[in-house]
Amino acid sequence: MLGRSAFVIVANRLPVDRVGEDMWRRSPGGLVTAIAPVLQRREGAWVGWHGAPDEILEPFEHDGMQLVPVPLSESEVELYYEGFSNATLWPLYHDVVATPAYSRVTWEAYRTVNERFAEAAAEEAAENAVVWIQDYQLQLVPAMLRKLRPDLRIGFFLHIPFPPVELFSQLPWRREIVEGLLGADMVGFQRPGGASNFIRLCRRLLGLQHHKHEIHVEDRVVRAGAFPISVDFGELDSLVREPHIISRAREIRAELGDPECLLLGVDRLDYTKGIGQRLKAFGELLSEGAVKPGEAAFVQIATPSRERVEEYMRLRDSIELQVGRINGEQGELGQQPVQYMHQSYGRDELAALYLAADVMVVTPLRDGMNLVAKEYIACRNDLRGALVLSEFAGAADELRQAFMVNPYDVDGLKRAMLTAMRATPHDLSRRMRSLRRRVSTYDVDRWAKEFLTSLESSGSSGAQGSPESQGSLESPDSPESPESSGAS
Ligand code: GDG
Repeated sequence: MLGRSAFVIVANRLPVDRVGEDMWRRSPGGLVTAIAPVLQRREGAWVGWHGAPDEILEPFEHDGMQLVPVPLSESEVELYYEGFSNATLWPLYHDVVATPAYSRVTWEAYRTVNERFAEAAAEEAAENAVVWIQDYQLQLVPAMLRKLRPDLRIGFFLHIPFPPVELFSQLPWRREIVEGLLGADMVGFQRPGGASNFIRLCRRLLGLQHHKHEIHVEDRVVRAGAFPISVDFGELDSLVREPHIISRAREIRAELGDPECLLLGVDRLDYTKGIGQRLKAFGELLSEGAVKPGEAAFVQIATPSRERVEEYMRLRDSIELQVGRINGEQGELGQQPVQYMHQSYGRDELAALYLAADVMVVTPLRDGMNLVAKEYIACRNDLRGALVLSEFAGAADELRQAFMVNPYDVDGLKRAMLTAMRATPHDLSRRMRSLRRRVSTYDVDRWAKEFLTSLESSGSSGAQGSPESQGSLESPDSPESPESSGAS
């Protein structure tokens, strides 16, 4: 029997958090904000895990969305989610900045769970429905779903980088993953370099022919393209105009002793985010006397993340040691140069922090996009504030007016931080105006629309989708790509 939804999202997590017995609240975050209205308009359903292990829940409705919970056991959370997704794929796809673990046991769990997601989506989708699968946890779902339901139009979007062939080839199950993705009609990436890495891989690993961004797979054509994700610019822009946010921003500065310059970092506590590198740079600026302790304060929000994965436990220890050292050596009684918070904050507090910060420091060693950089820009309608941005973040392709850095180069990072701290208001407003133009025109709503328009026109020859989003594909034959070299 066919399902009833004409549009289905499949993601590791449902877009809700439980706030009490059978009470749910929409999760914060751009993806949910972008996709929820599409779901509501199209009588759509969202298939995903509800967040509690060993619990089977019936489908339910929330906020005009049909939610279909997929159960996971405690051991599947450990093997499929913490194991294969976050201890194998995550480091492998982020330039192996940590060593990936290759385990046949976690791979088996990944396959089993992907099969379960595919079955749930197959059951929910109406005839000829559009199904949009999200992210690295579900890369086998496209092919599994196509086998069950060849009538569907299937899209896949990868939120993290897609690595170059030379790194991807480490994966013992590389063929299965590529074949899994090729079950989609369209595979979307954050950057053109990710799409060309994928196309090159299809040719090298499976011997498939391609023409520009179209890959020929037996009697089908699979398209690969870049669709850089963005934020809800309008929502953030109006939020920071509210008086309570403006006064909270002032209060934050006062609580920090009204430093001349407030630097800010906001990240999940993840080893890809380059938190240690930026702290090292700031610590050296202090110890060398380039920055005086009362002159600048650094606030680092490090949201707890993947706390049961070993690499993340080690990272937490090392960051906390580093913060302790800087504060111990450079601080004074009642005045600590680094304020480190291992906590999660509400949306309003985050917006007030963005508004309060003079310099936003975003220094990932590798990042699919980095929404924090775009959120900061959306919050600065006062045209003040400087963005220090790693060239290894996907966002670097678009945010050319940021103070660009290579986070591995500590001296370069120190120079960029100082330049950003000392920039003139004229320079800052010129840069911010141009950054805001980009983020306001290419917001998250446009991202979702361009992906879906392109997906819906795929399959039929001659229909090429959005020229803007796909025209920027790097040549898959060029020796380097931004995803591999970072030179964007
Ligand atoms: C993956 C890719 C890609 C953070 N702390 C708090 C909080 N946040 C919010 C931020 C932002 C989001 O979390 C983080 O998004 P990022 O893009 O920076 O990074 P990942 O979590 O690694 O996301 C990334 C993204 O997917 C989307 O495709 O850009 O490259 O790795 O929105 O604001 N939000 C709240 N409290 C916090 O303490 N409310």
